[in-house]
Amino acid sequence: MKLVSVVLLLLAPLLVSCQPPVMPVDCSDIYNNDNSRPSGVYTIYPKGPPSVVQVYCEMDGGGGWTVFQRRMDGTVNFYRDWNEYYNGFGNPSGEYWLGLEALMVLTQVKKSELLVDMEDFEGHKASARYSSFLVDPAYFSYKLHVSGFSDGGAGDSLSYHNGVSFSTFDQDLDRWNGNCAKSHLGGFWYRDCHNTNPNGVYRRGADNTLDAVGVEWATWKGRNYSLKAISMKIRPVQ
Ligand SMILES: [Ca+2]
Repeated sequence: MKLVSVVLLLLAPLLVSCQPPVMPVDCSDIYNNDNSRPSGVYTIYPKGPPSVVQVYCEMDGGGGWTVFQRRMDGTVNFYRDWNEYYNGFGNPSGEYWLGLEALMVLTQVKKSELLVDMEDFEGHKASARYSSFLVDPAYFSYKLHVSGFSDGGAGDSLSYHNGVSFSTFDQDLDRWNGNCAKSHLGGFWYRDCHNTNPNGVYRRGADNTLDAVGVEWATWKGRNYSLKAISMKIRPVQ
């Protein structure tokens, strides 16, 4: 009897590890359960059963990245109001925004790092990484806390946005007396106003007919170069 108990006890972790996670909180749960899974759209549950949401999981480059923002072809309009940035919009297999509430929960539940991958229209790629990424609850207007930059060739355009609330054209919480979201045609953690505008208008490369309204990362391609692709993704810090 005692021996049987010991054997069962020893086998238990093996039995558990063979099961897929019933309700993964994020992409790292899926990856840690089976690191041979390909990148693609998966279902996660940031807040448990009622919060089912579809996301794109990046399983390359170390794997387990939960993508919360992605631009790649200009098929989705990102000039949207507060309610849409709160709930999320777009298509997880293409361009989308996960939603502020789900993003906030993910960063609150697990201490997270951030990776921003980008590509220009000439085929060059670059990235920026931040060892700490946290979004405050709605009560604090989803204020951004980002730090610990390390360069993957793109430079640091995001630290400037540390400590500010999220803004949309109908909810101006930026640090400018004008309305950054209206002036730069996106929704973001605008300050006065931005060094990066990942949710701006999808244009094709260099274009300054309107100032800094494109999908920009200033420290890499300047304020008037709209990127071909950009994606923002988080992963729990080990
Ligand atoms: Ca303002």
